[in-house]
Amino acid sequence: MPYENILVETRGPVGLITLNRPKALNALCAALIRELGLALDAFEADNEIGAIVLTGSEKAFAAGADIKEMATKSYMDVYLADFITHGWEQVTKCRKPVVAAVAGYALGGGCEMAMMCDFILAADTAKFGQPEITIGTIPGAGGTQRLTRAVGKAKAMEMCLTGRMMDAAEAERAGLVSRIIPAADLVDEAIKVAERIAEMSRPVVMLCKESVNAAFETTLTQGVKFERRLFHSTFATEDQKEGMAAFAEKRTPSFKNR
Ligand code: CO8
Repeated sequence: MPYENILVETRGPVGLITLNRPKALNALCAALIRELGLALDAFEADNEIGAIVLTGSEKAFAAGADIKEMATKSYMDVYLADFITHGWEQVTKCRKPVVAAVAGYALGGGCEMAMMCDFILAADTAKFGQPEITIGTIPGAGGTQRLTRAVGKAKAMEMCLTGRMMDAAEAERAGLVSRIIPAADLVDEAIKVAERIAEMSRPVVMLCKESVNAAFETTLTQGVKFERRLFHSTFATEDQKEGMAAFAEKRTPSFKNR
């Protein structure tokens, strides 16, 4: 289907979504969010796709929610429309892994969008920040919560209260991103990582993602118990039999469900 604010393509078993509003540094307007939700739903339903990469441009992953679109909204407008939750949740609800490939600015809603993905690969040019305070508001798509869980209270509080940006090196040290990649190689490397994930057993990938995510929602005792139940359930799959047999036979596994 034709999109106006994103580019959508497939690279083998990987769905690639590129945010594409270059004149507005990929500011996340309502139309873009709607299109992103549709593209994610389509990849989620596509059996050929095992993982998704979400990226932006060299200059900006996304410089935030669209300030010009938000500027004149009233309290009633945003409250009644439940502004922000609507449409954005597809990223967090997606059961297939979503890798954020971030170059340039990831600010405000852009940083929040990257943090909704399963992990972030950062170009050496990446800059992360929650500058909402500088325009008289606060993060509204999970920034105060996900950034705090990712980098701890001290850095999150400083960034949210001052709008200070974090460069890629600091983001890696703080645990916000899994690793840094030279900007020119970012998308290719993200696709390689997503292809690697797509080679695994799809149901086992989904169980694994669900288990890691449970760590953010539960106590250690409950989380470990949940993990063990999911671990047990992998023994009901053909792919666990195939994976372990292939190891013993010194060959590459051929997973059925992917
Ligand atoms: N919204 C709308 N337009 C934007 C945005 C944005 N967030 N960011 C940049 N643009 C536009 C600029 O207005 C400009 O357009 P024009 O050429 O028509 O004037 C164009 O993009 C290029 O931007 P700049 O000329 O400013 O480029 P610079 O390289 O000089 O600066 C910056 C780059 C530093 C990234 C700068 O553009 C900037 O500070 N942008 C705003 C960053 C920001 O405050 N982000 C937070 C927004 S609030 C938010 O995200 C709240 C999330 C809560 C959820 C809401 C869900 C809907």
